[in-house]
Amino acid sequence: MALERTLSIIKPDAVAKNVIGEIYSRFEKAGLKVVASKMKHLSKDEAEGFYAVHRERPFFAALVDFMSSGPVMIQALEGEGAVLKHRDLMGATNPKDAAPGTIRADFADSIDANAVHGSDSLENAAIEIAYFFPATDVYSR
Ligand code: IDP
Repeated sequence: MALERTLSIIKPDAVAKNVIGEIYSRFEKAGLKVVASKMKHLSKDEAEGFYAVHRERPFFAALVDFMSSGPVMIQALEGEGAVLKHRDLMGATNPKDAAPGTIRADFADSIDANAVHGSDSLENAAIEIAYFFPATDVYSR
């Protein structure tokens, strides 16, 4: 497996539930290192730009409203096979389908308020990390 980086966001619902530390702990136990991190209240423009690939989807406006409804915690994670490892920790998009023990099974309320975001490919991970972090703010270790 190759050393990879992926972009993770703890969404407004999970930040409001005060489970940032619990989620970080799951990353660390799985061998993922936090190599960049910041809390941010996204503007609608920033949320729209981040989710631009979903612009034509029926849920786009609701997604943008939700993602800009409160502060989020944004981090780049690094580790062996980080993209897939992180997606496995997250669980399925709809928490009803998420496997027991995954972040979404434990903390998500609905498909809209589903606790976390994670890059779905290595290519998108590079784009998404660069969207939030200049290269000088990512600390490989
Ligand atoms: P992912 O977050 O598991 O990668 P995507 O398909 O990339 O899922 O969708 C991005 C986000 O858009 C999801 O996390 C979810 O919050 C929202 N979303 C996706 N599909 C639906 C839907 O059918 N209804 C409402 N919201 C959705």
